[in-house]
Amino acid sequence: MSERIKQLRDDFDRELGSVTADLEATALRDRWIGRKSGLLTAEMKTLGKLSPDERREAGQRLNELKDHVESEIALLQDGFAGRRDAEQLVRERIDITLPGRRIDSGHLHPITLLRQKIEDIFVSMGYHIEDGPEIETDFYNFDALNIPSAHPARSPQDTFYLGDHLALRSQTSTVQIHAMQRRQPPLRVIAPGRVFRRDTPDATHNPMFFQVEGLLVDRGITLGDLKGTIEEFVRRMFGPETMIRFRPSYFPFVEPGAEIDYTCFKCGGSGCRVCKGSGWIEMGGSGMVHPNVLKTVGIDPEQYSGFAFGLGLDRLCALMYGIDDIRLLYENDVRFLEQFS
Ligand code: FA5
Repeated sequence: MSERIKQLRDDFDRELGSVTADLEATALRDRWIGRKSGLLTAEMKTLGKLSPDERREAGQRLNELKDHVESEIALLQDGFAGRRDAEQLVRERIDITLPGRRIDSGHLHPITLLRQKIEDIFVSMGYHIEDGPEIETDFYNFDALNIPSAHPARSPQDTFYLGDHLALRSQTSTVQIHAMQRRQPPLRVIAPGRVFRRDTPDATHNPMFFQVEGLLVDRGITLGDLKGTIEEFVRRMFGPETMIRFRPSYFPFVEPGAEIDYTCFKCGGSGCRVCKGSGWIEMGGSGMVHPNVLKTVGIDPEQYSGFAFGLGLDRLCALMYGIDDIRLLYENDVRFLEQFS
């Protein structure tokens, strides 16, 4: 019997040597000490046929072999588990020195960025930010702004009417009237907002665009105050070398009226692609508030005077950011919008 047990042990050790995976180790255990059909289990069952002395001897040997099988297989399986853990560690290793993934964040619209910059400058000069409705009556859109009844701006070809006497405002100058009705002079307001005109869309025209209106009313205000204010604004906006010029122009709600140009922020006035070689960029309209406008809101033009100006944001935004078509500002293409911050 002891010869046979020795043979069994050799067989087991040989089979053990060829095991390469955890599943094979489990199968080896079943083959040798499985409860139903294990080789050693079957061997144990034959002990009953031996004499008591032989049985004790063989039983002890078989138990030693069983311990040997169990401990060798457990050792092997520990080894496999350790290798698995090590492989998993390598596979799942995290390189904590890698930079984190960037989380996409929203962007402010370029018009908003520009509007905020303009607001900051005027607020620091003591101006209030004023708001007004986008839908206006004839009174605010035209009458109070001294726009004659036959003026072409009143025609349905120019203005979006929503009824007989209601229209989408065509300029932020309407907020001048609201502001003067709400506050007593002295007053300084700027009013950024959307305006609407029946203009055919092209690279420099949109039927909806943004303006910023400015209004200052006080005693003794002159054209010099308007000029000084605009000069201060353009220098803070575009740099200390920036100059302005006024070109006489007509707007019914100011007298005198002027278009304002400033020296090109790109070339400084020598002429480039941005200013189309002229050295100047058009900023918007301006002038001294017409006495009729002051009278309409109950301000005595003998005691008070004021200036107003209105800037278009879209074209300025396009020039500043190198956008060659203002319609891009409203197409909401994220690839376009995320370039600005
Ligand atoms: C006005 O709207 C006057 N309210 C400005 C003003 C205010 C004058 C206060 C005097 C006193 P104008 O129509 O020129 O002016 O428009 C001002 C600016 O709006 C233009 O310089 C231009 O930059 C912009 N603009 C006009 N039409 C369009 C359009 N269709 N698309 C984009 N921008 C436009």
